[in-house]
Amino acid sequence: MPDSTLRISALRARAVLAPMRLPLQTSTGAVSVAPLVLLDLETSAGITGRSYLFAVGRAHLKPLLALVEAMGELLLGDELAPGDIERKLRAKHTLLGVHNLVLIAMSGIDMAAWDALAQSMGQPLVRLLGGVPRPVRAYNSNGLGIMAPKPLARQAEQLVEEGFSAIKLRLGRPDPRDDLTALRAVKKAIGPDVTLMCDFNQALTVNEAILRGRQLDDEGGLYWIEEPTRADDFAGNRRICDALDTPVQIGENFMGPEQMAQALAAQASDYVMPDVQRIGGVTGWMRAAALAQGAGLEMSTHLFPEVSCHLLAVTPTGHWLEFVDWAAPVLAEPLTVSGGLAMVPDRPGTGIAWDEQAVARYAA
Ligand code: SMN
Ligand code: MG
Repeated sequence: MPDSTLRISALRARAVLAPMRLPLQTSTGAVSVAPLVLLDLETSAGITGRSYLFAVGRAHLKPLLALVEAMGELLLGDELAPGDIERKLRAKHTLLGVHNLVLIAMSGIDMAAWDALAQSMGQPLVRLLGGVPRPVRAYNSNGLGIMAPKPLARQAEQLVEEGFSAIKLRLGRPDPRDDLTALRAVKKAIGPDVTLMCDFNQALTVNEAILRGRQLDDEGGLYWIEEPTRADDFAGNRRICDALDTPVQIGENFMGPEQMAQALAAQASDYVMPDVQRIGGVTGWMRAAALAQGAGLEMSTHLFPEVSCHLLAVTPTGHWLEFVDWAAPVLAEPLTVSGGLAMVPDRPGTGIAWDEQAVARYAA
């Protein structure tokens, strides 16, 4: 019998600086272009699995790219089996530590591997995971950074007009009164029917978060308070949860399902929102989804809406899709949203394909 096993024949990685439609100032740093690493995982069947990684800073593009390439070399000729790839890469990086950049590179390879597998079966990823392509509830997370109240309010209206019923405001100005002014301006602009999340990006100490969180409780109307303090201070996050009425959301910095399990054991948050490039790709996400199910916590996604929509559709406690259009400039078919719902694409794989002209234009 001919060997029909799908094997990894090459892993290509390219860096781009994708222009952002709405640059974003957070309390802990600005993002004005999206530094992305684009992965093409080629297989023996001529199928190419694709994914992208968000390097956050331009300076991190080079090391991330190099790490992805180094891992690719370890995998040449191996079977296209995400679970086995994970085991091998974990073993090879145990002494270094499976965290951050290592985990991010591994997650990118995992996502590309699942994309290739789904393509090889002619099915959208969501079907391989046991679901069907369907619309998922999304909030518009573009923009709404730290800026002056007037342009902020205008931008909030614009984001709702793009067809969303939920948006996310970044907070964490040095003076809490300035945050309250910004919050009031946004609430006035969008009215009571639009869901409003907020995100401190870890700016506060635990005690500050309790004081400022109580002010936000008194203002009313916030759906969640995201990352009020250092993401890995689970005991501190627990104290904040206990002190506040508004639900606390964390998770974008969970380093793999193992660390998420620790956060859940510490009762560090009311909601969770793992990031697919830090939780371990599709493989890590599915394990994380089971943990959230066991803990009975609503689970949202972080960035990467193109892959995350497939995952949210099969997450037992699936909550909100975070929609950003940061990769859209290099995608042949960007994700579409209408009426506040993102449509899981009904094409083989994740649906990620490059606009090669754009990739060449934005090459870093
Ligand atoms: C965020 C993440 C990454 C870059 C900028 C902002 C933010 C979010 O924490 O959750 O969208
Ligand atoms: Mg966040």
